[in-house]
Amino acid sequence: MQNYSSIKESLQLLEKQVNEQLKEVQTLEILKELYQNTLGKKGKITEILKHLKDLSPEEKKEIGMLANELKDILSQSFKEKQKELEQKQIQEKLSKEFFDILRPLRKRVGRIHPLSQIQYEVEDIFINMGFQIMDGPEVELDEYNFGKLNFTDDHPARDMQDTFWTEEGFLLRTHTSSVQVRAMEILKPPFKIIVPGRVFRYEETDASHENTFYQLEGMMVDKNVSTAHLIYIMKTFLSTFFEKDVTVRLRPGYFPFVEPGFELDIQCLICAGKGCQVCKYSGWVELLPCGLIHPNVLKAGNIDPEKWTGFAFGMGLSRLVMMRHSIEDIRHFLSGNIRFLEQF
Ligand code: FA5
Repeated sequence: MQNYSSIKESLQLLEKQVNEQLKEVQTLEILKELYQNTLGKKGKITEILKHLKDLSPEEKKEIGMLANELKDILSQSFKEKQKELEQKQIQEKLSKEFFDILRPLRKRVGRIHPLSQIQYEVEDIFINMGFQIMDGPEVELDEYNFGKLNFTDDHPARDMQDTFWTEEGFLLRTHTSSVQVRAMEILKPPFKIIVPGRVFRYEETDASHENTFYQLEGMMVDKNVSTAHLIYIMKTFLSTFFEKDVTVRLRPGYFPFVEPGFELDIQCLICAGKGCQVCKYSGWVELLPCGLIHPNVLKAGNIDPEKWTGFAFGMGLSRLVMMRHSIEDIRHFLSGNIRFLEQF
């Protein structure tokens, strides 16, 4: 038979013992077991409280209060221990899962878009010929896209390039020629630049026409620049790019910002000029427009046309990529179709 003080002592002893045991516990399983043995239905506290029946009502009340307090304190200690062990478990798991985020992947993920691949290739060829790369804004002022390029306000040639206008009166550049005068304003002649970039036209799309496509502008300003320089640079570029000797020809072409203006054709690389489906049996493929920079454009760029001359050309980069890879529809490029892109 137990009395008030021995029950109280048992409770105090239990608290001490359990706190000591908690310090030793290393796993959640053992913690659970200790919890059941202490606070569970058949645990030590229930066991001790069985002796309450031998006490007076006041003593019962007091021991009851003490027991509840002890339950609260121990529950709290168990919770803390559980938290500590769970964190330890996570740490252990994480340390085993460690991986080096900077380690190169064995398999390459993603790839360079075919347009960018060819753009970099073309850039390298021109850089080797002493050209520098320039950039310009896609949202442009009328004066750089048209005005300073010798298109008067009512010039019918403005209709050659249907334009997207913003509500504020800006436009989306219709060609990379918009960078010509910007370049002249920044660079002092002599200079040679290329400008790869995205251009926009408000037009119906089909297999060879997009409303968003890529061009590469080229421009050289120096003393006594002539059509011969233009042909030489074009031939050198095309032979390097297609890795074979390329025959070119010039036909007259009209653009307000060049005089004279040309369309440059290459002899068909598929049939060597004999005639085939690709060149529509003409033996020639139309490749890029070009010409000698109009004196008015040089003046607009603060360059004295009496002293300096130059040539410019505008290559359809998207179409060049189509020729290189025999792509039959320009709309594939921006379609985001992974199966198309995975081929390159
Ligand atoms: C021009 O854009 C002139 N700025 C080129 C130029 C530069 C002439 C310097 C003289 C001196 P054109 O509108 O023809 O010209 O376009 C040039 C090239 O862009 C075309 O040969 C063609 O390859 C490509 N191109 C034109 N429109 C489209 C289109 N809708 N979709 C895809 N490519 C196009």
